[in-house]
Amino acid sequence: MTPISFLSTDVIRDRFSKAMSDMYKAEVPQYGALLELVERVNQETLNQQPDLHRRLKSQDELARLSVERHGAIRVGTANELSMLRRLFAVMGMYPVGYYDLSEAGVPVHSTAFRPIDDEALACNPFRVFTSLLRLELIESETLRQRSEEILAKRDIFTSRVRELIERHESEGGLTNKEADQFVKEALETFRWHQDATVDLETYHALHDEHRLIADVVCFRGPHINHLTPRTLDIDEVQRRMPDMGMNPKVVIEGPPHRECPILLRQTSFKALEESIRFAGNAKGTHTARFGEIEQRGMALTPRGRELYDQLLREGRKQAAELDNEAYQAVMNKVFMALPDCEETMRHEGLAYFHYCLTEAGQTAKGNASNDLEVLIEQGLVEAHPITYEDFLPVSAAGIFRSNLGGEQNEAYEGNANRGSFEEALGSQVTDELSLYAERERASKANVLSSVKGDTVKA
Ligand code: OOG
Ligand code: NI
Repeated sequence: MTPISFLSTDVIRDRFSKAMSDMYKAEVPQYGALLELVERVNQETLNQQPDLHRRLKSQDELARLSVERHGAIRVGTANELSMLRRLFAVMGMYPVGYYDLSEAGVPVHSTAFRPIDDEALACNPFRVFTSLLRLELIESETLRQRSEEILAKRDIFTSRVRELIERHESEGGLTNKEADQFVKEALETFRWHQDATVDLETYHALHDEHRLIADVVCFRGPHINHLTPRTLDIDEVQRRMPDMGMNPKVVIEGPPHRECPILLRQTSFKALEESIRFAGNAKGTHTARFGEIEQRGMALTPRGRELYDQLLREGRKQAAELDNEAYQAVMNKVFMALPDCEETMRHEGLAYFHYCLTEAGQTAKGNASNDLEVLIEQGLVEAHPITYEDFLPVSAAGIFRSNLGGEQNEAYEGNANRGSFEEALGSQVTDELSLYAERERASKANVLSSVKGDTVKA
């Protein structure tokens, strides 16, 4: 008997991310326009910057650029979150990082489901920022109970997707045909519903507590609320958005423009007001879905990150209330304290790097030095910055806020609780920094043993 062949989780994730993008394009046509704008600007940037083009190509990042995006959802219960963990595992996506948004006055905490190893990231780095509503932070006992009752009644998964998830777990994978069914069924969880599950009065009561609570509690499922393509020039896309009929948020979140981009810069167009039919047939509206773009740079070490956080705090203090141009000017100045040169950043241990053999290095095996710095000087080894694959809590809070009408509730602050999040999730979240550190370490070890002539993969 021939063994059953399972489809790779990378292929399932790739199919799913494309299906999700097609669905969102059909649901929110402005997202399609944003994709076109980003593609145009990316093409122009690559034409203007041949070095960047070469570099992305050599680091396996060019191919993934056009498929690269992240999405975001918000769920209401521990059961929903833990089932999502199992659903994402079918696509090789695992919870990485803990983000406490209560700090920013939003009653959720979050993780990002994403692929982890190099090969999977190069194939399709699709990520989903996933937030769990924290009903325990709602002050009103009545509203809390009402929300719990409403959430207890819904099932955000189709029965077929549950079967396929179990099949993946018990058999170790899905066949091609099952994978196609899985993509179709999993998509149902993320679909928009024009019909709310509650009446208008309940919606308003929850909305008055926080719009996010209404968004999570009042619908049949956790509709995807944005999908974010990756751009190579976020300042240019932000500039052109109004020409395309999009209303961008005031400032670009994250670090300012740099010669050597770091971490993640993000901006979005404001959420759309959409008509909803409530129970009892009342008509109303709900504002939840928006479009976002991101530009990714290098991952910082704990030391680099500490400096980033400190400069960001300082810059935000100085630039509060400014428009984007003035805000970026202040940030530029403040961020001069962080070196903007790869070599310096590497020597000062501020960013993570991937080490690989140059062409000369590949032929020089046998009697080469075992000192990495000497090998780099000799042109046998090169260091490339590792791309940041995660999110930033302050930026995420800014994105949340600009789409929730600036609502912020200080009563939620200071409530980080990773333990309770992991309990709801049913597993621990992986520490993102340890992943970059391990990739750097492995690449160093690999390079050193191959110049010695050991047989390892280059
Ligand atoms: C998530 C907002 C955060 C990001 O890219 O940082 C986010 C949400 O609004 O549900 O998507
Ligand atoms: Ni986002």
